[in-house]
Amino acid sequence: MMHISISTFQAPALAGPDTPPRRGGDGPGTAVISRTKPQTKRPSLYRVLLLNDDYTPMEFVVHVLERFFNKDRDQANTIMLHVHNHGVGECGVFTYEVAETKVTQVMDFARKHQHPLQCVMEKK
Ligand code: TYC
Repeated sequence: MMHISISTFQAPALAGPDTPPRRGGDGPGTAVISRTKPQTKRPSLYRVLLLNDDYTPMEFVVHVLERFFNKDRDQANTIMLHVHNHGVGECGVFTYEVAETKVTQVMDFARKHQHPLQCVMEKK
């Protein structure tokens, strides 16, 4: 038996759960056409933020923004200075797993270089 799924909202002529069984049942050459709801839930998004501190060198923060957030030198400088002046700033917006990975990468990199730089994520 062949199953054909049609991804559409309204297909009134198709068999559904309330449709009585047809005489003869399934057999060779019988196709069952069922409806499938389009499942298009958009994923939640998360901001990845850098926090200011008094010790991490500015050039290190710029490097982090270039390396892990694909910023060019000017963008990285602008974000770094924003964090320096305001205490916190956005590096990017990602789905949960990507945001989590960025945070881990930045925290591991900062620790490896013995800087106290903090990176966090927050739901939008
Ligand atoms: N405040 C740091 C300094 O003066 C620079 C800095 C910027 C640190 C951004 C962290 O997320 C940060 N060296």
